[in-house]
Order: sequence, then structure tokens, then C-alpha cells
Amino acid sequence: MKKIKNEGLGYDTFFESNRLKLGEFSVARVVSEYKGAYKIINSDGEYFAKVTGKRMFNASSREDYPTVGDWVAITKINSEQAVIQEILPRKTIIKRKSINKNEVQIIASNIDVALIIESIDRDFNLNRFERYFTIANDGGIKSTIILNKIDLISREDLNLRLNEIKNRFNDIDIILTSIITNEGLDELNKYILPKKTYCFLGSSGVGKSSLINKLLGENAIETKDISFKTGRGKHTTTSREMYFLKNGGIVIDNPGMREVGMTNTTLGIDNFFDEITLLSEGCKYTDCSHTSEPGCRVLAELKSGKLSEEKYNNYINLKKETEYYNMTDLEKREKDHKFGKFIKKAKEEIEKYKNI
Ligand SMILES: Nc1nc2c(ncn2[C@@H]2O[C@H](COP(=O)(O)OP(=O)(O)O)[C@@H](O)[C@H]2O)c(=O)[nH]1
Ligand SMILES: [Mg+2]
Ligand SMILES: [Zn+2]
Repeated sequence: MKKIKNEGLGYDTFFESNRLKLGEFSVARVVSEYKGAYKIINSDGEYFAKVTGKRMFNASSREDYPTVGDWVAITKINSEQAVIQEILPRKTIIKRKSINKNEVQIIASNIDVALIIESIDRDFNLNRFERYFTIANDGGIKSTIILNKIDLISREDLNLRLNEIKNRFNDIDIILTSIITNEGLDELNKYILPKKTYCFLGSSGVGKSSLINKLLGENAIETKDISFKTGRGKHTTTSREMYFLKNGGIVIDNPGMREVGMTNTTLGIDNFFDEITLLSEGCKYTDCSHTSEPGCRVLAELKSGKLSEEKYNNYINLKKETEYYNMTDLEKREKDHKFGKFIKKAKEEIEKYKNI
């Protein structure tokens, strides 16, 4: 990736004045979160980073850990690795309380605008917009609506829905887009200002990643699978990720299934995709994953064209995301242990570095 000055990454006097209070640290911005580690970036390049043991020890809630969008004070270990010493105070934060647990889910920080996306066809839901607005508003963030997939409905229907939105939320910007016809993409591109950070929020399948890809230009999808060699194998990215556009804007993609309007249980997914749930009753195995099993009714319908590919793909993606979230909950207990090991290794490396 081309190197970008810290200002271009969103750094400003607010963060600088807070950095000065901490002492002589470099700063970097958190671009993505891996299992227990972070990809961070600054004008010198990208680093793979973990937080100090002290921070871990003192952490009392999820908010004490770095999140995508944070500016962090770091100590470099080498040209690829760093240790996160402190999180600089956040200007804004997008978070939500889980319904069943007393846990807060942090979505991203230092966001200027929440771009709340619904697809105009089956996803369209005013209450869901409202829930997203509340989340953004609580974090001190302005919301803008993106209505995507406008190629899927008639102009008449589109106008009806636009009126519904305007009647309910009268002071919100609305951008209409389609990645098929490219309508609205220029407008969206112009809407996104240099050095400002935009967080894409919306249910799985509404087209967040597709839109970001369009904004990024060709082959952007590649940026999703970056992995880091840390000397101990690869780390694969899990959820959110920050991207830097040619126009200078900064955007964050979100997997976004657990956000709002949906529960994090398999039941929630199945209700949403009731067609697939019904079909799965015809599968040979009760625990069929509908991906490779013999006698899978869902795959048969997909093959015959009776089940739409889009619906199937959304279902599978959403399922993967849910599994990920469920999995990370279990893994939390393991985290401290793993982290202790990392710190030990980091210390060793710092020692080595000192001796050069
Ligand atoms: N017809 C139509 N399909 C779209 C549009 N944008 C995205 N899609 C499709 O919707 C599906 C989900 O898109 P994706 O970007 O993965 O959604 P995300 O989960 O919100 O990131 C993909 O099959 C896309 O090709 C659009 O403007 N029109
Ligand atoms: Mg996506
Ligand atoms: Zn099946």
C-alpha cells in the first residue's frame, strides 16, 4: 500500500494534543482486528500489533481494548511489529449493548459519519434505520442513508419508499445507489470527504462490501485477505476493516450481522431466510450445513435455479458470521493466556532489538 501521512489517515490536533500528554510515543491507527491482535497503520507503514500486558491487566471492559478506528500510542519492535501502549481518547464511538448479555459490542471509533445501508428490496425497513440512527447518535455521530440495489425496483416504488423515509426522518441525507447500473456511485464518492472516516453499517447482504469495492476501484477485494507473518503463522482478519480511498476518504466495512434488526442466534437467521429453513427439512441430514452434503435439498434447489443464488450466498455468509461470533465468545477465556505468551515474546524481541 502507498504510504499516507497521518493527517490523511484521520490524525488531527485533537489526537495530537492527547498524544503529547502521554510522552514520546509514535501513533498509528487501528485498521483491523485479528484474534487478539491488530493491524495498525501510520505514515511509516503497516504494523502488526498487540497491547501491553499492563493494559490487559488493567482492562475492565471491552472499551479498554483497541477497536478499528482508534489512534493508539505505540512502541515499535521492528519494521513489522509494534506494541500498543495506550489508546488515545476517542472522539466518537459506535457501540451497542448485546440484548441477552450484559456485554457491550464495540463496532468502531473516531467515526465522522455512519453510512447506514439498506437494500431497497427485501431489506427495506424504517425501524431498522431508526435503530441504527440511535446507535450512531448515542456515539455522537451523524447518520446518512444509503439505499442500495435500486436497480431491483421500479422508479415508482423507489419514490414511494423515498417518501416513506423522508416523512419519518426529515433531516437526513439519502444517497441512492446500484453497483449494477453504477447509479449514485459518483455522488457517494463525492459525499465522502478526505481525511474523514465513514463507517458502513447494515445487515449482511445489503451490499456494503460491494459498494466499498466500487469506491476503491479495481481488485480491491484483495485487500480483504491480507495476512501477516508474525513468525508464528498467519493471522486472518475477522471482522471490520478500514480502507483508504483514492479521494482521501476513509471507510470501514462491517460484517454487520449482529448489528441490529437481527439476533445472533441461528434461529434468527433461519427466520430471516424461511425459504431455506423450509427446504432444509428435505435434507438427508438434520445437521446439514447445505454446503457439500449428499442429499441436500437446498443445494438441489439452488442447482435447479428455484432458489436464488443471492439468497443462498447471503444465508451462507450470515451463517459463517454467526459462527464466528459464537466462537469468539468461547475463545475469550483463552485470550489472556495467549496474550501472556505474546507479551513474553514481544519483550524478548525488544531486548534483542536493544542489543543490536
Ligand atoms: N442487484 C444488485 N445486487 C447488489 C448490489 N449491491 C450488491 N449486490 C449483491 O448483493 C450481494 C451481497 O453484497 P455484499 O457486498 O457482499 O453485501 P454486504 O454483506 O453488505 O457486504 C452480492 O451478491 C452482491 O453482488 C446492487 O446494487 N444491485
Ligand atoms: Mg460484506
Ligand atoms: Zn442441506
